[in-house]
Amino acid sequence: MNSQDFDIIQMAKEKIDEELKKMGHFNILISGKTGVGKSTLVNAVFGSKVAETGVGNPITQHISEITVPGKPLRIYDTVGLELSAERQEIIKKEILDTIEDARQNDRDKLIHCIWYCINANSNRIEQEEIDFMNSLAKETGVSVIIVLTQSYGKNSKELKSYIDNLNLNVKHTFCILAEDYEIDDDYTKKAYGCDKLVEFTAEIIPEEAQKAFIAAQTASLKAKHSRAMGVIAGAVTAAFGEGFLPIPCSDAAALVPTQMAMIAGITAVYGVNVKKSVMTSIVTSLLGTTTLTIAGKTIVSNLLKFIPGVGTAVGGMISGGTAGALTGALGRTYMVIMEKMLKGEITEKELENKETYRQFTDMFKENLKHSDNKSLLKM
Ligand SMILES: Nc1nc2c(ncn2[C@@H]2O[C@H](COP(=O)(O)OP(=O)(O)OP(=O)(O)O)[C@@H](O)[C@H]2O)c(=O)[nH]1
Ligand SMILES: [Mg+2]
Repeated sequence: MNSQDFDIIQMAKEKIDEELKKMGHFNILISGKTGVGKSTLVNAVFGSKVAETGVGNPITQHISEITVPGKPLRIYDTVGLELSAERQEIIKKEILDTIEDARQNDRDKLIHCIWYCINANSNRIEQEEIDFMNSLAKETGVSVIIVLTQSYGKNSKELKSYIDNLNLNVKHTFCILAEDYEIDDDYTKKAYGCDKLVEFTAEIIPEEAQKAFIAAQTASLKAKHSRAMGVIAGAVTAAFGEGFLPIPCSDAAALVPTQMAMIAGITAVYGVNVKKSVMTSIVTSLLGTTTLTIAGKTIVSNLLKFIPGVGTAVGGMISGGTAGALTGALGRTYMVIMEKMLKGEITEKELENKETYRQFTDMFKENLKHSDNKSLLKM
């Protein structure tokens, strides 16, 4: 392979691995009395059956650590929480020890947020529970959000306003129904609220945990979308600076890695496990090539063919604006594909078919036509 050639798929794969490695974990403590709906909430936010299929590992008497292979996520689930004063002290000490241990030995395990769950149908909130939440927030220094679980009745709104008026040391209280609830034969209350919980949580957790959280959760596509738009904007800005490359003398040595890093970044945000064959179909259909080991200049000239009037400029320069437009259109098209995969609107099988390729190419051309990179460029 000549130094100006890229094995683009290999490059994309390596960049995805790099991305996952540097992303670290999002760590959340889920607490609340037995049976309130902690596991149901975790499954609804992080993907079905996380609580059951994740690997649970008791790390103290009352805390179990759940991890899921391939997800940048660690859930600390408190087990057997009752609110007798002694039990409270014991559990709180275990939580503080877990945090201290992470601080000293492995900062990747630091707790970024606490969701404290209360069943919305409980008529009142006990003083012990109030004390527990307040001291948890104060002594750990971690943000606490109250989740009123199983909020299918009108009690939940009342309980929420009661809690709001207590002015507790918590960031917010959310009413949530994590799974549909069958009220009677004729009426089922639809699940709601997990998306809002996710969007709020994403805003209050430390910056270094945001990427992993947005990647790990599956309840808010909106949160993934805006994160992915940020990745694209960054790549467009970089590509703009890398533009003004003489074609074909220059090999676009900088532009192609920028684009592959963007693809990797978007893949990580969506948390989709893209197989090599699928990545190959997508990237080759977008880059207008069937060869994988390809010179950067060929990639750029292939891309240029998509722009009417510019395709003939080979031998000239591509401007920063053109490099940015190509990168933006590539990113937006790839993002739509990730969204469709996540929603199950395209299957891996369909990705192998020629018709699907053609749709991607059309989508890419369309995105290029409507390029409005001013909104993407932070200038
Ligand atoms: N329909 C519906 N049922 C729920 C919801 N949340 C909890 N439940 C039910 O409440 C019961 C307890 O829920 P879990 O999620 O297991 O509660 P938990 O807090 O994890 O319980 P422990 O692990 O035993 O402490 C289950 O039977 C759930 O089906 C919900 O949002 N919708
Ligand atoms: Mg549970």
